[in-house]
Amino acid sequence: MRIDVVTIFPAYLDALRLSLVGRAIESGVLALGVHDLRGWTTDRHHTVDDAPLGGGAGMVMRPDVWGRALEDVLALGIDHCVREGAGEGRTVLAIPTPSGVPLDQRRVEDLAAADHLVIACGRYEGIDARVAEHYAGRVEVLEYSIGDYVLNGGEAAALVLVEAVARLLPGVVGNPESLAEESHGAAGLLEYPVYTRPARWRGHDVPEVLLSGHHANIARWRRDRALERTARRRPDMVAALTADQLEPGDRGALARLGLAATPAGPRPLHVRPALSSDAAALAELAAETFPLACPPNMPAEDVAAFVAVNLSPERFREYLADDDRYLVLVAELGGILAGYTLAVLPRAADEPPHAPDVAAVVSARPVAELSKIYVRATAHGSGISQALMDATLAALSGRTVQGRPLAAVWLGTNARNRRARAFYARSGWEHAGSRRFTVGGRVEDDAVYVRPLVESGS
Ligand code: 6GU
Repeated sequence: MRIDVVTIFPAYLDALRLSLVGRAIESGVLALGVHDLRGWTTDRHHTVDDAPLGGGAGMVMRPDVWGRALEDVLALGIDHCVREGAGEGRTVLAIPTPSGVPLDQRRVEDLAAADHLVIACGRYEGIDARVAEHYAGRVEVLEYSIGDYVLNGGEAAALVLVEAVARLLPGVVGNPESLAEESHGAAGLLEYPVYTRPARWRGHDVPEVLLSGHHANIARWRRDRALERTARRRPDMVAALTADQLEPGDRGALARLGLAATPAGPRPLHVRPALSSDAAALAELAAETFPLACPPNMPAEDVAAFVAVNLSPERFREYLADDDRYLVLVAELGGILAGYTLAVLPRAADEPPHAPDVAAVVSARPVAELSKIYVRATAHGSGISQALMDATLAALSGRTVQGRPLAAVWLGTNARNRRARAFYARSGWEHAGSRRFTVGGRVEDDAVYVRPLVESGS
């Protein structure tokens, strides 16, 4: 590749002879020319600018000087392409300006594939607009900005572009793997934090997992840190993540960051206690989600009858009014209810759980029942269930019955609901046995799961 920079301060670009870019030049993968724009002036004072037409502050760079400079410099690219056997070659005229398109890694990757890059550094108020317009008919023209702030001229932005492009040229970065994992790579995430020896420095320890030698745990830890960092520092990047960029385990990590992986990308998820004003929306959500958790061959009338009796707005109002007995949490996504949980607390501390197999497994009391954890079908797989369950368990950990903290939670889920069972098993619930019950005259089997609660806030 050949890069030519045209500037009124050629010495500004001396830094490019150092380090990595310097080595790329020495090794021959990059040819770099730096040219003084004043070489193409024709007057005694080597004037490159003039007053803005239409009035206003500052000075504008003259198109005639730039035109002569660019004719000569573009010709250098043609010679280069012929020598390299690149045929016509691909030429890009890059013009740094705070009013340009933002330079990002995708654009840098694209520019690194060009044969000839010419960077025209403006000073003052910029270059007469006809220069970009004229050359756009002959080569690719890119007016780019390196960020939302103003520099006095394009030279620093030219340094930035040359360094970003040069490190992508073949053989310049020693270990190409470091290109694959870095921030702004294909992962769409910022890079995880890195550490080296000593393992303890000024009282700060390196995270233990990194010393464990357990590669899968290290990879998960790094991925979680990358997601966390990106969510905090670049919410725009997290929101733009697509389903194919998410790995197994990412949905749980996003949920812990308060984000649900929706088809449109990760979105803020708000989990909160339900209010009496949520009753109607809860009933509507329950009517939609309850049938999905029922056994496939259960008669629709039985399902409908259950919903009408147990999941009506009136019933939800009763649940919400009795907060010694019921805990209802809702998950809101973009202002819409996406899921809810309903937990039932015992009235008395020594009340036995309403499933015999639970009593056999946990002897401690009191025990609560996680009666429902329902998420809208369109949000399945988004991590909302995980977020709701975490919040419910956290809320129950803080609850007491007759002054005694809850010792455990149990739940029953239809034995044939594989999706639900896999979810509970994955999130730390222990299979404790089964429970038989009758719905509309049919005998159904529930798988029963238990989770001990650790006392919080002590
Ligand atoms: Cl590319 N040029 C100038 N002059 N100022 C800038 C810039 C470029 N990017 C941000 N500010």
